[in-house]
Amino acid sequence: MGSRFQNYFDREFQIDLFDDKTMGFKLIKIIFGSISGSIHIMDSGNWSSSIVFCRMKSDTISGGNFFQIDSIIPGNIKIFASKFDYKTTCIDTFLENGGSLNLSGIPLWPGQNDYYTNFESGDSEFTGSGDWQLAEIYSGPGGAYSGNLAWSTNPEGNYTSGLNTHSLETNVFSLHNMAVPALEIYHWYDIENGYDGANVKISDEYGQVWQILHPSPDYPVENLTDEFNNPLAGEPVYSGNSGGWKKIAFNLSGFKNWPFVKFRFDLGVDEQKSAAGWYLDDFKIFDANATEVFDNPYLPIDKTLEVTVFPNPANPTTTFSIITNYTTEVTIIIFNINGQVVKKARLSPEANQPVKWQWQGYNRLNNLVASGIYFARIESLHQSVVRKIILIH
Ligand SMILES: [Ca+2]
Ligand SMILES: [Ca+2]
Repeated sequence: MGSRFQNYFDREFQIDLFDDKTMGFKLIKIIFGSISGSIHIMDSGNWSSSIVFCRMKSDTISGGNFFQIDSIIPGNIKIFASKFDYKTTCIDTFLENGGSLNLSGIPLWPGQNDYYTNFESGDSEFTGSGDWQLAEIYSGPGGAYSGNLAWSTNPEGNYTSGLNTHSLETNVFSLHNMAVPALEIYHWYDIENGYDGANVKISDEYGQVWQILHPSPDYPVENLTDEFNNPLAGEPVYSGNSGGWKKIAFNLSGFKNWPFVKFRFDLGVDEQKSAAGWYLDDFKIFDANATEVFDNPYLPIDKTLEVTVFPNPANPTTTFSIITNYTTEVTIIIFNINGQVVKKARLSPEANQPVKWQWQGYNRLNNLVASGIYFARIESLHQSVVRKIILIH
């Protein structure tokens, strides 16, 4: 999309039709291009060990704040920048045939983009009360989901009865700046059907207010009975038998503005009868939005956020055209290559109705900004995209 893309095909089209002399030229060879640039870390300035990648190629920034990736097939291209503890940034751009792009100051915002543990190297700072233990698994499912180790409520046999809650609490995570934070875990359970139950809760970093997280699909039991005084009576729970190791996923979008969160896995037990218990392995927190471009099936997203910026280069005025298939507030943040915010705007598009916003090259103080490269981050409730803008005046 965009004029540069169209120009590219127009040029080919004319050669095909009209120019006999350039038959050789008709076979326009793909000439690999290159992309270089630098990273701007939005909070600390420490760009080392940032990784930039596109089309299966990558470069790691270590010695100086500079990357270069060569031998890239031209065309529409997505460039990803990532760093541990930072949210992956994706830049949509276009690489001319044989061209080279320079992207200085690709922004990286802090945020725990991804966290994954299979518990093979330890407890991952999870702490269990009651029967919870990290151990090699021989009973219950007969083995861990991955490797040898998993958390379970009594790896030796059935969980202990007696009006108690066995709680496993995680360490603290930041979901900040993830577009669609999600939690995923594998579990296996055999819990006294209809009388005992298990669920997942989230709280802020202090663990003072816990609220129940709903998986997708939801818990099989909506409302645990209070007949035998189960401490989780009235709560939605897993109960009965999982029928094998199963992956469960939770959309955490509602919590991404909390500075930090932690999770708790509660097994509520009434006064009699027990079963093999609850087993957990392969805990993962990730940005479902950032991973969807890798055809990741974890959380299918049917939300779209399409942004075109035209003209680009801007001289100095350019128009953002934004369309979503849902109703939400959309924020546009324009910043310079040093990561400083230049201009912000807030729009309220209706579903499937394009909304336009014009940037005339002025900053918040109404001063015309310098010619050069700018980035625009367009954020909706579900997604965010980054566009590069070249301003010329
Ligand atoms: Ca494991
Ligand atoms: Ca029981």
